[in-house]
Amino acid sequence: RHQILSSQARSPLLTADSTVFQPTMAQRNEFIARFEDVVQPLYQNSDPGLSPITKRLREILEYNTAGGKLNRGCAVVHTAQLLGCNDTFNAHVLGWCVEILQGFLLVADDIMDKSELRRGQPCWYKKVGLTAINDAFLLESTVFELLKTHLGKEKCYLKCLELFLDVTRKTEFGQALDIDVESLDFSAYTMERYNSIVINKTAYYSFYLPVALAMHLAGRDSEKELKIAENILIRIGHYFQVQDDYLDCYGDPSVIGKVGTDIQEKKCSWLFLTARNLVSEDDEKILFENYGKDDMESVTKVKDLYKKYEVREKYLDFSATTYASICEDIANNKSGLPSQIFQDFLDKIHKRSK
Ligand code: DMA
Ligand code: MG
Ligand code: MG
Ligand code: MG
Repeated sequence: RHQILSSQARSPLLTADSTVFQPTMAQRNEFIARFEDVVQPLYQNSDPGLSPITKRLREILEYNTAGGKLNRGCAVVHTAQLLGCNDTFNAHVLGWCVEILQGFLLVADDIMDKSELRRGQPCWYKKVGLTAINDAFLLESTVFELLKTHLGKEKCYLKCLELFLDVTRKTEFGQALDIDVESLDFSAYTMERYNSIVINKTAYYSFYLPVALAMHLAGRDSEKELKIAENILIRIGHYFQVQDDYLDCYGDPSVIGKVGTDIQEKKCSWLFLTARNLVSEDDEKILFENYGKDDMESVTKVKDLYKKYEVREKYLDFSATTYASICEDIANNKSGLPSQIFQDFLDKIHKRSK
């Protein structure tokens, strides 16, 4: 895992012109069309005393699953299909469970990161205040309720349940590392720490989870195959979070639907680490004095240093090298799983602007 950043392998055949896979409009539309059937049982309360909350639950669910790319959810369905699984409905259930888990994580993440905007609309806590905390819990338990309702009698139920529990815990640990910044000296910001943060907070739930769920549903889930999938998907997830760090600073808010806060929040971000490793002694002073301050003047000073040390160009180099190297891993995968599962997922995110 920690070799992620040192791999310099190149695959000239795969660097240029790979056609970019997108979930087709039809796949996306079908995924969205199944939402109602998937969540319907949630609104049939056996306890009439809880009925006032039913309306709120619907609102919470709809607000916090809307407007996203749905890549994770669609990937469950797509992978299940590639593995020859016929249980299309439950593939959609699992896909929506991942999207709802993501909703839960984002509601909490936006509170912790003091963000304003998510998917082009105000963050949920900006609308409802800190009662959003309990709404996040409701979204989390909804995942497990839907899992039990729809898949409770399936052979793969226990495996899917344990996977959701395990991956959620990993994400929470990753988030804990990510937000542990107040008391930290910048000397604690290392690439090793970065790798632990992003693998745990992002890679597992965003990449390994969707594919592993599809593998369980399809019954193609030997330990060996799961491990090979995990290794590749964790690399893709790591790359995805480096992109997210890049977009936090250089993304267009009207495209990414959010406004970055990594500099103000003193995040152990890929851009910061890259700059820190390049700056002169004098510039390091400026960087350390201004990083983690919530005022525009300080943010601008940090961004000026990023520019001076060509951090953006370093990112573009990293992106090209990493893409080629992961392509090579995928081509060499001896799992017996179709390489397309991984290649499609990777191509969906490579060079993304949102
Ligand atoms: C997101 O990290 C991680 C989780 C578990 C939601 P982030 O705060 O960089 O994400 P974003 O940029 O979307 O707020
Ligand atoms: Mg955030
Ligand atoms: Mg965060
Ligand atoms: Mg981010």
